[in-house]
Amino acid sequence: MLHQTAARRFVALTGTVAILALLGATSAPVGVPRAPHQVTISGTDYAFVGVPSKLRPGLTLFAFRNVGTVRHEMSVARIKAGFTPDSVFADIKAGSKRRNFVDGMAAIVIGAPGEDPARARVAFDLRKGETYIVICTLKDNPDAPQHVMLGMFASFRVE
Ligand SMILES: [Cu+2]
Repeated sequence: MLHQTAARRFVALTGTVAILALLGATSAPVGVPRAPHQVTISGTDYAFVGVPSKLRPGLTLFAFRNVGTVRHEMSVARIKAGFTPDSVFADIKAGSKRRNFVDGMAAIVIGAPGEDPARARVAFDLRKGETYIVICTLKDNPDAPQHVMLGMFASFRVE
């Protein structure tokens, strides 16, 4: 009789522990960063390839693979409310300063042709409901247009 009660208590206790363990496994622990999402974007002369139209919110590790023949930059920036990728591109063409349409800091990485993308990576915390642009502002010489004007302009939404 005594043994049965003790056994029942033990079962009840382990049951509670199991439920706690399950809760711990499904809810993200506070203060422990999750593994970032990973995206690899390629740069050609002169376009970005592999930019997803949509990405998930959170810390995202962008790797840049330069498959072109000149140096390229991958600059990821959040655009201000009220702007669209089309309006931003029109503003860039019109010579508008970046701070007029970009919100906060941009994440920038420069890749030499053929460089290992593992060496050209930048992490960026993406916010839900926002739109981001990917541009290259490098020039082949001081008088040449920025690569963004030659086609190195892309965008994605975070949902
Ligand atoms: Cu470029």
